[in-house]
Amino acid sequence: MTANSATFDVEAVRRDFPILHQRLSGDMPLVYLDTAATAQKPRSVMAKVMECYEQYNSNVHRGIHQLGDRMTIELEAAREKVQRFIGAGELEEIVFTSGTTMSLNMVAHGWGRKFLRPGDEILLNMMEHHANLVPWQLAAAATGATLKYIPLTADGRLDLSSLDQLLTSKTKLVAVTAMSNVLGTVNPINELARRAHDVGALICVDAAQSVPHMPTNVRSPQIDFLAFSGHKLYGPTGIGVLYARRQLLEAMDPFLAGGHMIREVFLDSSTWADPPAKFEAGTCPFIEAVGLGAAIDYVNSIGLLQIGQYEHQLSVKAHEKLAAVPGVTIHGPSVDHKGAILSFTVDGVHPHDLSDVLDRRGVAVRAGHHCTMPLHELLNLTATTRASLAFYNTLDEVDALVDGVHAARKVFRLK
Ligand code: 7TS
Repeated sequence: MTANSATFDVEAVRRDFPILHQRLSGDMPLVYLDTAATAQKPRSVMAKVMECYEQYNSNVHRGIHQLGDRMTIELEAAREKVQRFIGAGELEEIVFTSGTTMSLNMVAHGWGRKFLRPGDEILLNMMEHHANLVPWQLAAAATGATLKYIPLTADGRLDLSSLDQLLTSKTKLVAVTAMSNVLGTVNPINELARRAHDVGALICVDAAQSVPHMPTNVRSPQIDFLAFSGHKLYGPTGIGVLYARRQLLEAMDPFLAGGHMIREVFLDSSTWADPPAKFEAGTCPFIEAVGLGAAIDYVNSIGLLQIGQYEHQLSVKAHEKLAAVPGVTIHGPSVDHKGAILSFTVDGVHPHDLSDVLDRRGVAVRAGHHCTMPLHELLNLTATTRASLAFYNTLDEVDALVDGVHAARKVFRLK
């Protein structure tokens, strides 16, 4: 399948997603444009999860009976799929977590609190999701480290012109999103990794939005920490991944303690198991992890390059048509510097009212600050309306979005 809209068989893809084929109240067909919040799941993922529950559900890593052995094999096969999907060198570098938020907290607490010192600097930027901001605030408060921010250009990209001043031998870590969940901006991770490493700093990449839409390789450039969520990658909720270089996993502290993560427990102290077990305390969401493996198989069967190209076509059309609506401002860079996310405002219509009108037409978008309050402050806005596209969306659905925005302007009697 190629990504040419004539040959990318979006109708075939859509048949894999049962939820998309429904009419909502008012008999409007669902137009799901909220994939950045959570992606819909293909049948193969749901079937795999059902297979686990129906055939071999049993706790993993206990080596006690046949069901447990089968479940453990499935879980570790899913870990291998993740490893290949992000190009990690070693299986032990893949830690299953509950999601991006947990993964980033593990780094901020397990690495940050242990290794940051007063005077050290963490380099953030103004477009980060709260999940890659607030944990660093806590780590800084606990250690005396300082937070610095890369400014943004007027069109919502990282302004790297000040990087020489911001990135110094004091910088211990650069924490950056690979793709903004609001502006859609795709950040120059290669360059940031290189520049961070040049001053001896590490790079922590929030890949929650990028992993479902573009290929990821943690060894080219070398990434130190990378976090993402299964539910945004067409997989189940409650599962996510922390990738970290083995050396870092060995050095950092565990964040959660309990069963499975220990080597030996004494009355007054304990020693830790090797990674990844060291970071997987308690019963890990093993069936969700297997579901994530199935989601990766599904994405691979279509191909991330094809997915990216098709989504770009959708995005180009959405940008062109939406920008032509009177009073519409699309926030963020031009379509070539971003993923298929459009956060926009319409003069005279509150984002929540707009999403309400769209919802009544079956078009599901999101309104609010999207967990990026500092970014919205910078934009001088309290909220935006966000449409986020995926490869199961169609060019007709882009028309439905734009028609809905026109309709909202009519409701509010705008000329
Ligand atoms: N980082 C980014 C860039 C995100 O977009 C999100 C979730 C997270 C981290 C946190 O992921 P979680 O799976 O741990 O919750 N973003 C959104 C969103 O944009 N709307 O709802 C959730």
